[in-house]
Amino acid sequence: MPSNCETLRLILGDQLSLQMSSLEGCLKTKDVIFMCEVGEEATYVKHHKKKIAFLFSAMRHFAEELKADNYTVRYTHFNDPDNAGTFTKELKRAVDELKPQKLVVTAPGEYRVQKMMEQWEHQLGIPVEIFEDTRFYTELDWFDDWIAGYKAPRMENFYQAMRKEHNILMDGGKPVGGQWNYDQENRKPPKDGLKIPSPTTFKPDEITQVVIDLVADNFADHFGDLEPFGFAVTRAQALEVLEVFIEERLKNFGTYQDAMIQGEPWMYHSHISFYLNCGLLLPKECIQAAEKAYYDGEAPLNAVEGFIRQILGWREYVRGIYWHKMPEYAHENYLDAQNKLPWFFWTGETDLNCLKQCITETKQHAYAHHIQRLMVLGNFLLLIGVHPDDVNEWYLIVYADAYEWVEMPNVTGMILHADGGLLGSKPYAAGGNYIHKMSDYCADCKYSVTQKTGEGACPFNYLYWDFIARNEPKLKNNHRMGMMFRTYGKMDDEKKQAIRQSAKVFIESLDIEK
Ligand code: FAD
Ligand code: DLZ
Ligand code: SF4
Repeated sequence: MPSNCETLRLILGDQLSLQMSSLEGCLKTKDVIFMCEVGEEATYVKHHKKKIAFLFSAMRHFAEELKADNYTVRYTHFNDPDNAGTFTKELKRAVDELKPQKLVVTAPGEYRVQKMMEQWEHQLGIPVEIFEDTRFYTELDWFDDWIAGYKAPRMENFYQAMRKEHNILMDGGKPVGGQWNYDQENRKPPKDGLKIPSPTTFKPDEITQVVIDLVADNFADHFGDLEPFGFAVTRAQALEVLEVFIEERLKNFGTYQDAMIQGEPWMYHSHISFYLNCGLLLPKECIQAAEKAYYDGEAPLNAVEGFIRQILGWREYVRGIYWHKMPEYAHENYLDAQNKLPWFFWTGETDLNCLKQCITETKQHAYAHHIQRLMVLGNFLLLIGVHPDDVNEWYLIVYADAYEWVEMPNVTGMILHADGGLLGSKPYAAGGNYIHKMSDYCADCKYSVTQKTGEGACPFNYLYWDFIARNEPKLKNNHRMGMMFRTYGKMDDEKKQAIRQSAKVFIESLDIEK
């Protein structure tokens, strides 16, 4: 360590990139980069074991790479006897030891941590400079200005503005191919005989194995399977995941984006969210790689546009909404949902086969693809009316790509409609038919997807209409829901009664007390 540390530069576990604004101008001989594994971050919610192992291993590998590049790094390991357990206390220890003139950080991904950072100047007694996170395309002030121009902002408008602003898939002032969106060619149901490539995985090296043992010893009561562990933990490995996706899966990404097949959790998705969200990959390089594949004739426009929309559109948009609306966003509950999370969300032990498959895969891999998260798991929690706090906590725990800036808008806005329609113009509620059309789950289920009420009926069917009936006062004026309310209105009283009764019996039978 330099005896005269000029600047202490903090790198958080989801900031593992040489491009971080906090490293700009770093003097290798005079500045110290500080990283710490702290109990508070691993337990403020009880993250999936694989998520902790992934981040600790990725952090350790990143620190090694920095050292190999002659940066000076002070790294606190989880088991260091002096580890003080929180960012603030660990920083205090580092400041007391190194006596830097100032602390430089990049703004965090969670409001909770931002509030901590705002106290640091006072608590540490040195100047603290907080720089914007420049990994994203969108500056938060730009987003605030953009959204101020809309009474009812929509992702689609934002996405088009981003395409123009950053000249992505543009042909002069027009979208390449003449359309902004090719979804009518996408979202096909699965078909027999698809040859889905295996995901790109990596055998744990020594660093990862040590971390796996550490997680097994210290976080045994956390959710999820720790092994087998195959995540990329270095930038080189993450780049390989991206490269293989572009070569092998991207061409089918759009077509089967919404399809679900039993035993095929990875489908044609990219599996890069873990790496994008912790800094091992940067959004620009992912978008450029997909754009290049289109211009080189290696992937069709419907796939490339669909993939780019997820990163340039949705990912940037939900982040903008999060920072624009926090802290109030954390308390939204427009539909006044009050139920607790069913216990089987932690075990996968349920007769509803679609839920069983999606929860079991989540438990195994700390991953589920978007439609499993949205239209199976999220749809169910919306229909049975689980409180947003419970749902947000579950999603933040179980996925290895989950940080509040991206998890919360997807939960509070997209699946629960708890923000009253800011993120999505209507709830993504659906009956069993949607799941039947887009998956093969129903074939192995004890419930009948065609039966609407009664004991053997698919619960999604009556829960859907019960949701419509229950939320009529809040949703009936939503012009996109009009047809549903007209259909419900035309049902005779006996049918309505049967729906409400089936839903009541089902919800009361759920084990939610443990
Ligand atoms: P792909 O399907 O291959 O998509 C490519 C990339 O686009 C993703 O890696 C991701 O960075 C981005 N993306 C796609 N959809 C979204 C979206 N709705 N919001 C933001 N980015 C998106 N994504 C997270 O990164 N972290 C989360 O905690 C998270 N929680 C979610 C919770 C719910 C209820 C829902 C419905 C979605 C959530 N998502 C979250 C979005 C999406 O499901 C995941 O990004 C995606 O499944 C990750 O897998 P992939 O990398 O294979 O994605
Ligand atoms: C998620 C996580 C975990 C489990 N552990 C650590 C850690 O020990 N040290 C660290 O710097 N970051 C960790 N993280 C990521 C942070 O929680 C994340 O940086 C904040 O939530 C801000 O987005
Ligand atoms: Fe899910 Fe209903 Fe199909 Fe069973 S029948 S898998 S509960 S949608």
